[in-house]
Amino acid sequence: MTVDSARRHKYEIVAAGIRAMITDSLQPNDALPSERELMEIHGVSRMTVRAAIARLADEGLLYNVHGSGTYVGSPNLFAKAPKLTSFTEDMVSRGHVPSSRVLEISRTDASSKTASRLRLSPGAECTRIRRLRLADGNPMAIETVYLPGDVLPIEDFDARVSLYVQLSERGYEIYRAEQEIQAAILDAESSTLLGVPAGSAALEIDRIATDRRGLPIEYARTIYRGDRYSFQMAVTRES
Ligand code: 16G
Repeated sequence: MTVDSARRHKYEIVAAGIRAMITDSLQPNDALPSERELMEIHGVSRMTVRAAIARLADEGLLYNVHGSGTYVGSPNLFAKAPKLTSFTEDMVSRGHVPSSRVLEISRTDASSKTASRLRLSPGAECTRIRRLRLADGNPMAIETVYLPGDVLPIEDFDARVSLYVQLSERGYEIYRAEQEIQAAILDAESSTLLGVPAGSAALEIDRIATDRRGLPIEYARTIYRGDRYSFQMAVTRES
């Protein structure tokens, strides 16, 4: 599984150009130049222009009106765009200093559940990383991540560096995730690790993260201390 880094680079440059154009000369709800004009301005293909627009639309900076075109979003729409973050980014944005303790790192055969989430054949090899995640030195979550094939061989994993940074350095850029959030009760081992009484409430978030082409890169289960973590999101009635 590889990503086309040359193309990724190009659309990011185009996205940066469009971002600058919005800041310098466009107002909310102004129309963006047409795809053809953007192709000419940047000397790139239609596909690259579309990838750049999709990226900015995901950030809430642009919105599409079917059959009409692409327009500049309003600032409060930007703020509402939910952002896919790593634990490191999430904690930094909440004003905490993140760290980790590796509990386990191994090669394992995917269970049928893991295989179906990563779209692998049951029994296919993957890397499993289990970490205790801390905020300001206090246990916050237990995270179990499965990465398919040789996305990140265990000998290459650096426990001091954000997993998402390591993945992106290897060309696996996480772009989108499907998440399921549910209540959980901590078992004896998890509660000891998190420093709370057994049977305490927790919040479990399962994430299947994919790259821009929709290829699964990780399946992760993160169990947060119920008394320390809340999941925040903005919702809107606009379609
Ligand atoms: C978060 C993600 C997890 C990811 C990890 C990477 C959720 C629910 N889960 O815990 O899927 O593997 O961050 O963190 O947000 P890192 O880049 O800081 O190592």
